[in-house]
Amino acid sequence: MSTTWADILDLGDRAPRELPARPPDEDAPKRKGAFSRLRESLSKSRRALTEEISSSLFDRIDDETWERLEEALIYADAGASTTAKVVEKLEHEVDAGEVPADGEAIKARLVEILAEIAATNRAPINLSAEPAVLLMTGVNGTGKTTSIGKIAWHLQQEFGLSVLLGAADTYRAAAAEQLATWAERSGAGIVRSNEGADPGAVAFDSISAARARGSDVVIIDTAGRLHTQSNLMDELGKVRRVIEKQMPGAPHETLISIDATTGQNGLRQAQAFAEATALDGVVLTKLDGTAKGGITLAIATELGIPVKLIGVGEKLEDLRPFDPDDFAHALLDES
Ligand SMILES: Nc1nc2c(ncn2[C@@H]2O[C@H](COP(=O)(O)OP(=O)(O)OP(=O)(O)O)[C@@H](O)[C@H]2O)c(=O)[nH]1
Ligand SMILES: [Mg+2]
Repeated sequence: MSTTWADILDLGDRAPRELPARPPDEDAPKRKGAFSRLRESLSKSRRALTEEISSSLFDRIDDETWERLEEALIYADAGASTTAKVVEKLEHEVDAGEVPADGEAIKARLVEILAEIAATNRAPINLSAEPAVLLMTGVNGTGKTTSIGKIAWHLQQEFGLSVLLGAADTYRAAAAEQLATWAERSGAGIVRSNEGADPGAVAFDSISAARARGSDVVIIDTAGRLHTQSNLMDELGKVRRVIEKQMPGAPHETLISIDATTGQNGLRQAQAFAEATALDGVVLTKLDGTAKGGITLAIATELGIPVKLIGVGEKLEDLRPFDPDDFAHALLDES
């Protein structure tokens, strides 16, 4: 069974609510199999990998076999150290006779190994506090605001939770507008201020408002920033401290969005973010349309922070809980 939203969210002991009738939304989740949608979105990555890694690759096993496997994984942006780890493990198991020297069996074991790696440090999104505070960070244009909108939609519409969005990206007026559109669409509330306002103050006000209204979840959007912009990284630290002061223990979940199309570069940016601020999970966006799907594995091993959600398109249903098994199969299964 694929990981569902209910699996990925830790809602503590909140009782499920009587759900309101869903408003008609032309974009609302279409009942297309989650796996086939994932498979479709990973088609470029899969094509790149399976051109090299077909079962016939393992028909005759010699040094070239392992070299080709290595090349394919590197090409898919799995990263040098992750690739070495995967290939060493598989090679060792085949040499030791733990895996039958048969193309299908070896490939099936490869899928398992990739799934094990992708599952490193798995943890749910912690929304157990009242209110739960989720902070979204990341580089410009990686998909922070869109992902917040989609998360809010699921929480409101599927779980009947009341969500309040905090527009702490005060750099552009358009940023608050974009978030307001998502608030309207998902049925969430919004706290916003003027362009140029102090982002920390917006975060502070959002939590106050959530307490006053009895909201379940507060999601705070932040401006995109590069890890090299030290003033902006300091500002992120300040937003965090304001949140901690306003509600000890918060933020309960800090996510970073990473654009999969940027591959190893996105990973390095996230590593720099992780040095500057605590991170609990990754939202890996834009996995559709990239051949760099292997970055998911590099994030798991090299960043050590679990991928919790993946973006496979621009529609509402295209942000989904990350499932390591489904991911590995979608990446390698040809049929
Ligand atoms: N194809 C695809 N597009 C996505 C995905 N996630 C986000 N996008 C698109 O990426 C673009 C940027 O998304 P935003 O949510 O505005 O990114 P942001 O990180 O908030 O950007 P800034 O606030 O400018 O830093 C938008 O056009 C989104 O529709 C995804 O999973 N797949
Ligand atoms: Mg944004």
